[in-house]
Amino acid sequence: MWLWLLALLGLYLLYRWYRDRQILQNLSDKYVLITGCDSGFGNLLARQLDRKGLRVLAACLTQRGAEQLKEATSQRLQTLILDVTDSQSVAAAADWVKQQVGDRGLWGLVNNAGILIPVAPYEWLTKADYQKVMEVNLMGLVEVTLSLLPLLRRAKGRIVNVASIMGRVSYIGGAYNMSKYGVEAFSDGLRRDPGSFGVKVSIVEPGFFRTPITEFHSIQKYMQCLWSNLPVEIKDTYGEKFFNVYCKSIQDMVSGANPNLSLVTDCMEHALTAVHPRTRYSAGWDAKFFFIPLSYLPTVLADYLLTSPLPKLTRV
Ligand SMILES: *[C@@H]1O[C@H](CO)[C@@H](O)[C@H](O)[C@H]1NC(C)=O
Ligand SMILES: *[C@@H]1O[C@H](CO)[C@@H](O)[C@H](O)[C@H]1NC(C)=O
Ligand SMILES: CC(=O)N[C@H]1CO[C@H](CO)[C@@H](O)[C@@H]1O
Repeated sequence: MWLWLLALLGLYLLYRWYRDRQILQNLSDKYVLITGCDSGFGNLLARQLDRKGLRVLAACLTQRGAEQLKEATSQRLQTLILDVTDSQSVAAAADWVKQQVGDRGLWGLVNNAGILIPVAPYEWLTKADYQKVMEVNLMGLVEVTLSLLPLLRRAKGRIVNVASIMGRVSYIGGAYNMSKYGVEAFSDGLRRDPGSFGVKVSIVEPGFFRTPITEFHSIQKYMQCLWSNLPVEIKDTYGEKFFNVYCKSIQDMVSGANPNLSLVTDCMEHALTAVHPRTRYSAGWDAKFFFIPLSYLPTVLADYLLTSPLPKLTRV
């Protein structure tokens, strides 16, 4: 009995391995637009796909980021400046992409641009703080996708959306988690939408990786500034000790972040170049063995596991 089960599992894994290994030919006539190429995953992916011979259209937020990337890559790679929160910038980018790709259409769109800060207990933040993160991580992604969908449809292409393990389980305040939950919902909905006509949608869920958005000094600087400007009642309710323990737990979390970003960009590359892309990719051991399993646990257990390392509010 067990032997049969093992054999079945073995066969399934073999089948999956074989399926995963089938890579498309003719990558060199495929255009891929990546957002957020100034640094982090986007920057690495742009270089990686450029080396593979794809035609990379790398969208950067800053001129400086674009220039540096251009210097480090081939003549094939082209950069553009894109602020995903600015509708005019998105429309201009879509026009430019249309001119570049012509009748071939756009093969790939990687929605990678994202921000993390503010990280703080929910009560410390204002509506504007939540809006800022939502504008970049969710509404920006939606607008870029909608503007490029006709070109993607023409190529029967691929959309790769970067969510996060924090799109599966939410803890420690801030709008980041909410925005990534939204990315998951948008991606699943779009994949099932009859209007997407053969455009394949993949979601990448990275664990904690060492990128500029998880850099502790900038998070700490932000949190200190936030703390010192909080209303006195809130400061009294939480207390300095809470603040310190909270900062420490964030520091511990980001200091354990994985420096090997290729674990994530390899998933993105697979989603763009495999014959059978997966709908979800999890990248990093923490994602695979902690956060994703955690998201299937009963809520009481997940709550316990996620809140026990955090400082408890003992005052009030
Ligand atoms: C690759 O593209 C060329 C022209 O673009 C075409 O002639 C050839 O058949 C393609 N090969 C494959 C395997 O699709
Ligand atoms: C990073 O991950 C890739 C797999 O994507 C692996 O091939 C490589 O050896 C890793 N690099 C380091 C320094 O661990
Ligand atoms: C703002 C923010 O990112 N909040 C939290 C979302 O959840 C993760 C863990 O899943 C926390 O590390 C984040 O701080």
